[in-house]
Amino acid sequence: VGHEQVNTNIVTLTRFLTEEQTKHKEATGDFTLLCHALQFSFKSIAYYIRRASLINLGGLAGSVNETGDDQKKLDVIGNDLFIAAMKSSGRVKVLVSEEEEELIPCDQLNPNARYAVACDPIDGSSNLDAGVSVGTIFGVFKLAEGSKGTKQELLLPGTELVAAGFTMYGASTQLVLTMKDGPVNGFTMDTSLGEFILTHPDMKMPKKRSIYSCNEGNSKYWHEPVLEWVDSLKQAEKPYSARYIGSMVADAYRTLLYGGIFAYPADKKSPKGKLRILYECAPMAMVFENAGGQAIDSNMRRMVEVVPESIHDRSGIFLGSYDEVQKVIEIHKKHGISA
Ligand code: P6P
Repeated sequence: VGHEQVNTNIVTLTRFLTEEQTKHKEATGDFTLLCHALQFSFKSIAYYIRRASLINLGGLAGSVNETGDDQKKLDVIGNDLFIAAMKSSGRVKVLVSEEEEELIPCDQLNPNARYAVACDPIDGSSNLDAGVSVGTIFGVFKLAEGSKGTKQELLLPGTELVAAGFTMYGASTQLVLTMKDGPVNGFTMDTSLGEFILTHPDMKMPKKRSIYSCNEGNSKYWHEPVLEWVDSLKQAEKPYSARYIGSMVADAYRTLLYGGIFAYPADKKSPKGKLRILYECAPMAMVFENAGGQAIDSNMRRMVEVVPESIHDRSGIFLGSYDEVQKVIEIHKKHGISA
C-alpha cells in the first residue's frame, strides 16, 4: 500500500476525550475518567454479545455453570458489567438501570462523586437470539454539590444531560456520543486495536427523507392524529418506505445516518407510551437534536424538556429529520394538540 493511503492520524476515543478535556479549562478530568469507564463497559458488553451463541448465553440458557448458578441472561451480564465499571470509576454517585427497579449507589470508592448515569445496558435484548443489532443507551447528569443521589434528584429533563449517546452491537460495534450543545460524533470499534476510532465526525442528519419507522401492529390503538400522519406518508406523491427493526438503537442509528423518522407514539394500549424517558427517549433526543433533527413526545413537547415522574417513567416519542418531525407537529396542530 502506498504510504499516502495509510491514515496515520487516527483519532481514538481516548485521544478524542483528552482533546475534549483540554477545551474546558475548568475540567478536573472526572468526566474524562467517567467516559473511560463507559468505554470499557461498551467493550466488555460487545465482547459477551459477540460470544453469546458460542458460549450459550442466548436467552435464559437454562443451563447451569460449574457452581450451580443459573446461566445469567446477557442483559443481566450487561447490567453487571456496567455497574462494575461505574463503581470502579469512582466518579459516579448513582446509576439508574433499566434492569433494576431501584437506584444503584456507585459512590463506595468516592462519596463525593458527582455524576449520575442512566442506562439501558442492552436495549432490544429480546431480539438477541435472532441476531438483531442491540445496543446500550446512556445519559450522564452532573449532580449538584452535596447531592445525595436520591430518586427525586434524578427526575431531570434531557436538557440537564451533560452527555448522551448509544452503542450498537451490529456488524461492527458503533458508538454515537454527544456532549451538551455539542456535535454528534460516531466511533467504530477496531477490534485489532481494541479502540473506538472516530469514523463519523460531526454527524448531521438529512433535513428530510421518505423513510418511516414504527410498529404498525399497534395502529388499532393509535390516536387519530397518528393514523392521519402515517396515512399521509403512504398516500404521498412518492410513498414513504417502511423500515422497522424493533430494536431502538438499530432504528435510531439508521434514522440518524439516512434520515427519516422513528416513532413510538403513546396510544390507547400504552397511554404513557412504551419507551423510557431517562435512558431511552431523553438521550436519543439529545443526540438527534445535536445532529440537527427534532425529538418530541406525544403532546408535541420537546422531548428533552419532558421531566420524568419516576425513574422508569415512559413517554411517546417521534425522533428524526427536522422536516419529518415537523410534519407530525403540523398534523397534531390541526387536531388541537400542540406544545
Ligand atoms: P415493539 C425493545 O424491546 C424496545 O425497548 C426498543 O428497543 C424498541 O424500539 C421497542 O422496544 C420495540 O417495541 O412493541 O415494537 O416490539
